[in-house]
Amino acid sequence: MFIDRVTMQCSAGKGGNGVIAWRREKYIPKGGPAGGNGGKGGSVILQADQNVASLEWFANRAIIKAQDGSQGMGAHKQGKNGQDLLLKVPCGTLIKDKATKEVLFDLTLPGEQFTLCRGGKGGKGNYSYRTSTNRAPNICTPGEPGEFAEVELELKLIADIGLVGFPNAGKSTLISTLANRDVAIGAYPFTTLHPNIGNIRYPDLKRLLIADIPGIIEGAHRNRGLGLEFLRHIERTKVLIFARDASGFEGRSPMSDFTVLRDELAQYDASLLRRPFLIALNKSDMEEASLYIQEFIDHFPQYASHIFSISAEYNEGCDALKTALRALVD
Ligand SMILES: Nc1nc2c(ncn2[C@@H]2O[C@H](COP(=O)(O)OP(=O)(O)OP(=O)(O)O)[C@@H](O)[C@H]2O)c(=O)[nH]1
Ligand SMILES: [Mg+2]
Repeated sequence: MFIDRVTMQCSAGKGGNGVIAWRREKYIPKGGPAGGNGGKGGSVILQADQNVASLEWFANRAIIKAQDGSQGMGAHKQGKNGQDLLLKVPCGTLIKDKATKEVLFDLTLPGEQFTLCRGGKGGKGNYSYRTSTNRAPNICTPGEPGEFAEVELELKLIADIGLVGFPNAGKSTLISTLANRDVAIGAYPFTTLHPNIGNIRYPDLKRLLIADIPGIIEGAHRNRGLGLEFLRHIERTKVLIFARDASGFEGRSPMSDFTVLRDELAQYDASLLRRPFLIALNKSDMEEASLYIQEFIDHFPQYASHIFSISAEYNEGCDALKTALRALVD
């Protein structure tokens, strides 16, 4: 399951208590204080990881808690520290305060960490309280509680390229051709129900991350289809591909589709229309396509240099698109 927004409660471990103990050895009367300090509580740490694709692990989980520190021991031994809890999240995860919605951190780079709840300090044992004037202190302190946090995690994918288009345009087919990804492809709308990402590889080993954003239809801003919820995953892309079915599928015209699609994007965030883009007119292998493609170019002469006629299924025109994408991103 692809889950890109969750709320969670978590708490760090409590510090272990300090203890009162006395040194007891044969032939050493009044051996003196020997109570050790408590161990530190474990912290809750979030870490960005490229191999984690969604926030699914966090869904429906009750409070997430790191380990408590152990209490101190005799012979002034410190209690064991509680283990830190390292939670892996996808790159592009925003951590927000649940109440204020303030962004606390944005985990973008692989391996980057954020300590969400710090473990409590261990208490002091009586051994720590010995002084020249008080050689038999009869005091110790309890461990501190661990920090508690209630946050919202929100994934905003970090991809170079966002792929948008109406259902059935061939977005998933295109991502599987460009990025060699195995994704579900179906001859019906709404095959894809969540964003998919893939890597486009170039001969010089450069990779571009492309994200297929499904489910946009006319009225998406009024929550039709999958709504505009997933559009936040293109906020951080550098380039957009508007994928169009140029075969006149179900009597729709590519021209009106293109305008409607852009209107829907503008409803979400008008600045998306200023982002560099390419238009992929797909299914060029089909008979009806050539007429549509010509009509489209005639209709939008200002976009002529943005338009690519492709067949995602038969890998025609896709290399030119790939090259143009690279040039735009660079
Ligand atoms: N003839 C032809 N068919 C294609 C081409 N690209 C995709 N198709 C077909 O079009 C249908 C839809 O393709 P998908 O890749 O699932 O389309 P999508 O845009 O991901 O659709 P949703 O996931 O529903 O939003 C499938 O039956 C594909 O086989 C193409 O270049 N030529
Ligand atoms: Mg799809």
